[in-house]
Amino acid sequence: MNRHNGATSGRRPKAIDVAPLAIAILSVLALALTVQTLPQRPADPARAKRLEWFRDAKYGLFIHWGLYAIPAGEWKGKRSLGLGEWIMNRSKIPVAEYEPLAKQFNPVKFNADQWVQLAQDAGMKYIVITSKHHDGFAMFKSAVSPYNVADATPFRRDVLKELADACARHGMRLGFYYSQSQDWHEKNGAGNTWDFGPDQGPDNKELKNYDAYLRSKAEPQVKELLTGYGPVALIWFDTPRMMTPERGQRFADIVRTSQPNTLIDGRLGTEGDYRSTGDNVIPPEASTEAWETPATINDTWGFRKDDTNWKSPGQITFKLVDIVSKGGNYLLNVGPTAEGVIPPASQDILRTVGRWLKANGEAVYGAGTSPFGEEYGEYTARGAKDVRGQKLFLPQTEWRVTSKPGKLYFTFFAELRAPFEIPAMKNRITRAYRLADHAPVDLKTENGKTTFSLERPMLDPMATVVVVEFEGQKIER
Ligand code: JFZ
Repeated sequence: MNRHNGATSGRRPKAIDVAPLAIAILSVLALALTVQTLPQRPADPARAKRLEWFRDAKYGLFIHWGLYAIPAGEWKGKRSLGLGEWIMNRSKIPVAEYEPLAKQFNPVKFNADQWVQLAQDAGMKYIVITSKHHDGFAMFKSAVSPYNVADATPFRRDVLKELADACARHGMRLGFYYSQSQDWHEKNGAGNTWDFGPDQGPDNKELKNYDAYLRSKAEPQVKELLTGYGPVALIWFDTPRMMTPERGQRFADIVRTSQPNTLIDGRLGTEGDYRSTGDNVIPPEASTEAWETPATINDTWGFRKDDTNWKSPGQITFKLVDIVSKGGNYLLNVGPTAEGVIPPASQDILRTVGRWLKANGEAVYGAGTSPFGEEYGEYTARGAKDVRGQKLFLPQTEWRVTSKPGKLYFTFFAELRAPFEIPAMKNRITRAYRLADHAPVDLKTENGKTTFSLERPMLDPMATVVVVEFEGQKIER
């Protein structure tokens, strides 16, 4: 098993969360396939313009922070399985017992500039923070609902205001995650079945006044976010339950009329500006559509004190280059503690990848997809099926390639066992060199095949990039 793509060390088994997991797996498949197979969208010049920074940025910081950081995966001394931010749902905590957490929320160590500086040190080009997650608590001063960080906590500070100001100081793009559909604090919101009963009957008839919740809380709060916090890079909607196209369009209209350049992700419930894959899902092949993989460094989005199943910097670097080679963006998450501290393990991993990007960022930022594809792996010849009856895909993870006009960036994640053969192309190859130190790499051409070798040990054992320059702008195969 390649040390970069998966096997976790034998830490204590993580608390598998079945429900969201089941949702996840089902929708992951759907989404993974969507990115692949859905027809090309009609060209939309305005959207293409909006997406320019996004397609160049490639790598962003996701932040899941809220009241759920206080219980941190445990309720009344009992471990609550699953995602930390789902504890109110998983432990069926009544609003009457969950709401008082606000009285304990006082993250005195919160420092917006430090968070933005971490994102910059990590080589990340945008930040997306949870403005309101499924529990209904707003991390900003909202005139629409007193259940917010400035009015309901001893902290009394507008977290999003401070982060927006810090991002402006650092020239960092900022976006807001907003749970438009699920709101477990509201009787007419979706998802709180333990206080307010099911959302829909067996005939899918809606049993709650869902539009009353949307019109009285969700829509006006999205308006607040787009009119009180400066330029908003994107709105990251999520889990679009009961989100009909009409309801989705109402949110899209609020965004388009408030800030026309603000991007909308793929989980609104009506067409957004780009596709959102399932959580931690990386499609097996490239796509020309703009898409984004939201991902965790461990196995939770919101802070859990018992989840230390951290991916290694090498695994994160592989996933980043893999995603960029397939035309996507990587939105990687941290879950700060109730004190406002980003877990040190997360910081170390992000800074290590940031140092690699300092030397090799040219292969990532603004880079195009692989002109080849065989490097991703193949479906098993014998047509073996995986657990879902889908053709089994055997991923190959030794190398990935990204592209720019006249240049190919081959990133190696393992020592070459033999001279590397550059895939066939009609373009004449002119030279090759290591990206990090520009050391020339000798090319050998025999019987129309061009190869090169890499000194051992590789310049950077985590990942070493070789740039191959060729005549012409694009690869002709
Ligand atoms: C959702 C949230 O429920 C979760 O708490 C977190 O915020 C995550 C980023 O998004 O979880 C999902 C939503 C959709 C899928 C998987 C998990 N999906 O479509 O596969």
